[in-house]
Amino acid sequence: MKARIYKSTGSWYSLKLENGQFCQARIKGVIKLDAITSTNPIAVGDWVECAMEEDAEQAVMIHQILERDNYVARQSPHNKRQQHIIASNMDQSILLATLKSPKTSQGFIDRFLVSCEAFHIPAIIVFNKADLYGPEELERYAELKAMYEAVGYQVLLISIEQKIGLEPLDQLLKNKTTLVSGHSGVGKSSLINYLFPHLDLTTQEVSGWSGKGMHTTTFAQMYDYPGGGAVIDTPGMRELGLVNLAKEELAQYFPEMRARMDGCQFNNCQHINEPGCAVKAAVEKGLISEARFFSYVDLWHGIEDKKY
Ligand SMILES: Nc1nc2c(ncn2[C@@H]2O[C@H](COP(=O)(O)OP(=O)(O)O)[C@@H](O)[C@H]2O)c(=O)[nH]1
Ligand SMILES: [Mg+2]
Ligand SMILES: [Zn+2]
Repeated sequence: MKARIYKSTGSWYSLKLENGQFCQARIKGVIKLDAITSTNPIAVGDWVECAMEEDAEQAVMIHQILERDNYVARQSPHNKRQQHIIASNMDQSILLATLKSPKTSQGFIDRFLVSCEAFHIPAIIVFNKADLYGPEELERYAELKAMYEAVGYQVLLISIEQKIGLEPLDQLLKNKTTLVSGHSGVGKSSLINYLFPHLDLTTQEVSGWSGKGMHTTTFAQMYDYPGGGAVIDTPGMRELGLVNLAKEELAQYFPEMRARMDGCQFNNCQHINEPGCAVKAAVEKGLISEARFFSYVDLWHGIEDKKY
């Protein structure tokens, strides 16, 4: 049977079978997906092959993971060479941000966008708490919206509390698998509660096995969106990290730079202070936002030089 993983708490997995039934499952033997060395073999969002084992426990056993379209990972705190897969097979990722109480910095947004580019996940920026914005924040919002839309990202303004702008968000979520992230205080929990008001009615919880009391709140979890599709919540995750990103790759993950770097005089141009740099020329002409370029320079300096 094919199934999709909705929750993972270590040795047990909550999955949904093709017939829509949720159940608990375990891994049969050793499962390896080549190419990635990860601390966890199976992540939320994974598609797997499983079967009911007719032994004493009558457990559903996972035999195989199907190849992932994409995934997000963070570096294992124990081993720098290993990754921990947080979620997989996403159609898009939403960054929830705010311009007031608290303020999300542009650097934080750009780091998120770079991570999404590196993980091959289309990103959407959703500014929350519109009800708190005065003229100054609204002006800032217009500025950021214009800047990010020019690069190709979708930008929305909502208020979860005042139910403003939620219809376009609903349209975006329909029939897609969406990862939601954002730093603390932006309204992630409020959004999840709004989208899934019956969550505590344990619609997707399986009776007979309780993950309560374990560190469930820090695990990623997927919820079926009523209109079709699914939302992945990552309560413990502040931001998507830049795993194993090399300095030389960074410009590729700024779409507006990627589009122009073929015009640089040197093919290994880092767009920092090289002569004949098409990217810097575009910044000077106002074709690339100076603020975005500054984010690039900041991130570039923040990445450790490769040790050979
Ligand atoms: N004014 C206002 N407050 C909001 C809105 N959305 C969430 N909040 C508040 O912001 C605070 C943090 O929200 P929470 O959902 O816990 O954020 P999280 O840390 O990202 O999960 C809470 O006090 C919410 O009530 C909004 O649209 N407008
Ligand atoms: Mg929260
Ligand atoms: Zn260049």
